Amino acid sequence: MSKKKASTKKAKFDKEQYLAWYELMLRIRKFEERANLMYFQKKIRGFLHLCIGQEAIYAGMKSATRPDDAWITAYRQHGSGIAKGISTNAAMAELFGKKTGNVKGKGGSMHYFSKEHRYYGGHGIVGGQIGLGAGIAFADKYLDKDSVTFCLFGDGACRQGILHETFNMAMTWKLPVVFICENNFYAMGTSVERTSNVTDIYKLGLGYDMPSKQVDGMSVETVHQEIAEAAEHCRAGKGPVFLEIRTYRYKGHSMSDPAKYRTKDEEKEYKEKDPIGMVEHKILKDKMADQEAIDKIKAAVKAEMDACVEFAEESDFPGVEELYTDNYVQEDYPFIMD
Ligand SMILES: Cc1ncc(C[n+]2csc(CCOP(=O)(O)OP(=O)(O)O)c2C)c(N)n1
Ligand SMILES: [Mg+2]
Repeated sequence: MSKKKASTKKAKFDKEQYLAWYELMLRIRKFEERANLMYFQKKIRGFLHLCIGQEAIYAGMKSATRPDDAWITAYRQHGSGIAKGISTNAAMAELFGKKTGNVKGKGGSMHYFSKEHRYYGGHGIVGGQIGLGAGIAFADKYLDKDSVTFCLFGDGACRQGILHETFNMAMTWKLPVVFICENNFYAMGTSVERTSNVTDIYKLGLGYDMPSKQVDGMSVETVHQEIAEAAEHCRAGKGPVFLEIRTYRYKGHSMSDPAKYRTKDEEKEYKEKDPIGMVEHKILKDKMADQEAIDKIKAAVKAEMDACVEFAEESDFPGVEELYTDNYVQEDYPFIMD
């Protein structure tokens, strides 16, 4: 991996911002730890991909974007869904396949979606959402809205041909879209080095003259700063931006992956830069809050997790009649971008 230093830009943020980041990142991590447990208890079936370690990306995006901005991502999506506004009740119920889930229990872990929050999924076809994200940005521009689309995808997805066609069109049409590669260094068990000789992924944007940068994804401050700048660029009508955000997933690709292809040293190196640990340390060191206040946030998040599991347990499965609903767009269904 290149030793080039990723952007570590840091502005000053206030106490409220640090506490909000801390709480959101903790909520995402504890949600996923609980989902992990529920999977082994067979309460959750099918696929489950955890984003533990990558939380700073979603917290930085949340604080630097507007509610009317659109987000779209792949299947490793509980963190971004919760950050965009899906409640932990609806998120856990969806994993349980219950009708109170954010897509009525019919999507599961890989297909979270919330039109209300402008959260457009949840896509299992690696790279598919790159073209869809540009399409959402095209629609917003066409409708004269000043919303920006944030399109997340992995380092593996970058090697799909669709990235190149989409980058070309997005630059030609100056679409308001921020492409974000969550470079966690592995696509299933395959490392970035084994996929391509171009391991500084941000360089893929340079062939299209797209403003492209590498960002430290373990620092929520840096992510916020870079996302805010990219959003401003898009809103000013200057076209797309590409951010390669370097991060790390602590767990395997999915529940069936013991992640034996990484060294203990590599895992340790990233865990020392844990985004939640770093923010907690900063809050305490700069006396933004004391240990008692931190413990209160931890207890509140734990109570929220107990509650969302109970909510999911007690909810009903969708009825058989639900097999035939929501499969196709109804003729009288309002245009999705309304
Ligand atoms: C078109 C396509 N090819 C292959 C797969 C199988 N597959 C699922 S996830 C994955 C790895 C993707 O890795 P990356 O883009 O780095 O995302 P990460 O899992 O690290 O978040 C692959 C190859 C798929 N779902 N779709
Ligand atoms: Mg990856």
